[in-house]
Amino acid sequence: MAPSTLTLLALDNADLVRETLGDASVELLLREFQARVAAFARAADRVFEIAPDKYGVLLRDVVDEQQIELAGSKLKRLFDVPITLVDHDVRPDIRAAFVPPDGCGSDMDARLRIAESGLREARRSGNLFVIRHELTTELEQETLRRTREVEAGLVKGEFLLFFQPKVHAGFGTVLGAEGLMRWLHPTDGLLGPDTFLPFCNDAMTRRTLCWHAVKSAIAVCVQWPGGIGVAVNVPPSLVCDPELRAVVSDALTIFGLEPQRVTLEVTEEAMLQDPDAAMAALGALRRLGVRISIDDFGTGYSSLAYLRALELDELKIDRSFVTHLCTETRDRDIVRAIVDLGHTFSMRVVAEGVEDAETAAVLKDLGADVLQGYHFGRPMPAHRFRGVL
Ligand code: G
Ligand code: MN
Repeated sequence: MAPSTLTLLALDNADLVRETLGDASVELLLREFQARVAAFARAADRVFEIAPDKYGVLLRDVVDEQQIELAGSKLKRLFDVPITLVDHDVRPDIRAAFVPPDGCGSDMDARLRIAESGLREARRSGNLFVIRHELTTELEQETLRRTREVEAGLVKGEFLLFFQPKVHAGFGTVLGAEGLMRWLHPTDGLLGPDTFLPFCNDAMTRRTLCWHAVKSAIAVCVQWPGGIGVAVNVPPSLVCDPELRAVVSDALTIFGLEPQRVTLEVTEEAMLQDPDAAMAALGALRRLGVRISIDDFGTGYSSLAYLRALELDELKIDRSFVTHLCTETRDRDIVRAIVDLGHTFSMRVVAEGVEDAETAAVLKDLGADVLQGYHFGRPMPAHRFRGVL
């Protein structure tokens, strides 16, 4: 393969144009962006779309700085011309990063990451383009190393779902478990989500991890006595992912689990970006028969409109309101209000982060239905959870 310089081209004002001038204008802008990217490439170059406002171009036989500077001036010439949208002229806000073929060879993934960090630098410095040979900061290199380690760990089966009991507030009996992902790292031991989620920025990695959690939860739950349910966390970015519904539905069918034994925990953040899409997706999931829980309730910024529009099954009071419940009367007032709100909408109310008997007793008094926390059990491997049933 001929040596090529990777160009990553981003159009940064598509969202702004959408907000100020509307959908029709943004369509025109994106079409013109695509046309100019095509004009930038020569016949032998390869153009690929990453997103409507982000393209990659492999510049064949462009290898040294001088050639890249020339490509940069071609870019400037092409994008200096304003774009006419309906009745406005808009200057395309373009940034580019060039990654020459030296250093990282033909590993496209690595080159794209270098290019992404180059784009950030271009935005910071206000330059049209930057030339980047490698990741510059130690933090970037460490991030790349960890990201690769997570991806490899997923393939090697180092990610295991642990289970934390959810118990009946009145009787103390186990009603189910929340599945929580742990990384059984070959040298660092058992790691929690704080150590690996920051390195799952890549959409594919996040999906792999979440689908793995869904399948593991369902596979393990069928081995429990009937009536014991399982909950899985779904990150906000995946709530609207059409694959989620398919993964849940297929796993239920293959393992033969009753859908009502599965709860999907989503945070209010999921409603923030596109509330209509999120509500439609949650409605469709609920029609499969699974339950939907609002996790970390009370910390998000969302409105309560979704409570009116959707029938949901569970509210989980965020740990921050539970931790100081015994000493803080205002926390108690908030918990009481959330319990009332949940019950008004026929939802089961769960308190998480219960660490002692005193807090458990207060929560029971306040009317919480289900309790979860270190007081009842830490997240544990499947075989140990089986033992507490
Ligand atoms: O937001 P979410 O409910 O998904 O967070 C669950 C996380 O909280 C898990 O990583 C789990 O280890 C942690 N956790 C569970 N119970 C407790 C508890 O009683 N106290 C504290 N501090 N953390 C807990
Ligand atoms: Mn949760």
